[in-house]
Amino acid sequence: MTYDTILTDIRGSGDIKTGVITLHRPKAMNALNDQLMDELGCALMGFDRDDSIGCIIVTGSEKAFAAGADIAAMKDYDFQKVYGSNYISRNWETIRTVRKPVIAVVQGVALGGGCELAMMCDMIFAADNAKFGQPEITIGVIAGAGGTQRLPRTVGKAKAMDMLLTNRWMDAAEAERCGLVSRVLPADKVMEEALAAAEKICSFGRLAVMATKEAVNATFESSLSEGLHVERRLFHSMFGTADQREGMDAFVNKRKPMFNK
Ligand code: DAK
Repeated sequence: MTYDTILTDIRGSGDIKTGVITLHRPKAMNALNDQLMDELGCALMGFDRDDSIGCIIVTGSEKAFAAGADIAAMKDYDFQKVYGSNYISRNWETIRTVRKPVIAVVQGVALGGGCELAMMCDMIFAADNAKFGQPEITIGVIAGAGGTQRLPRTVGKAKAMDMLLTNRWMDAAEAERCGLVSRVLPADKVMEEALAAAEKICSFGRLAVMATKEAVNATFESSLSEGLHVERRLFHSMFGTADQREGMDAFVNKRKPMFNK
């Protein structure tokens, strides 16, 4: 499969590897247009189906993860076009259906739809030059790809309101302090660290990895008691897997486990 707006690569030293997707519209700071979102969705689904891939990384350039939805493309859209074509929902949410973990590696700006795309990933590793913002208000719209929902759940209402209403940007250090990103690293180290984390994920049992992601995500979609119920059922189901027997036997017998990948 060849793409025009993304690059794909497979990295890692073990049997199970990491699929890396790099957003690549350098002249437009990786602004997210329909073609890019279609290609991203296609690459994500390809890696998700591929049994030799255990984890996926989505990244951009040193200057921009993504500067948001493509404003030049959107400027002439009207209600009929966006509602009729199911704009955003049609191809931006493919990432939500991916069952393997997805790590966003953010260098430079993650603005508007770029910040929203990063938040759709399972965790964000940020370079120390990363900046997060939701500037949609400055162009007469609102965040439309989950920003008004995921940002307050992640950073709290006060900071989310501040970012969404005043176009205040957050730097990497603040983003880490308030839980938007999981790790901050020097720009020249962030991809290395993400690949090492991905390799660690690839070394664990595939079913336990996918069930962990499903259980954590359940908390965003439900009440606490519903989330706990999902977690408990998934935990119970682990006792039907060979990896549970292998993992616990290996621990008791002080040997390295051999998981199904
Ligand atoms: N779209 C299109 N082109 C963009 C772009 C964008 N979002 N961001 C940057 N570019 C282009 C610039 O136009 C410029 O192109 P040329 O003039 O060279 O042809 C090139 O990238 C380099 O940008 P700058 O010259 O501006 O570079 P600087 O370093 O000076 O500034 C910047 C970088 C990222 C601070 C600046 O470019 C900027 O402010 N960009 C816009 C950021 C922004 O406002 N992002 C939010 C986009 S709105 C919806 C759902 C979702 C959304 C909307 C509706 N519905 C359900 C209806 C989401 C909306 C958004 O994400």
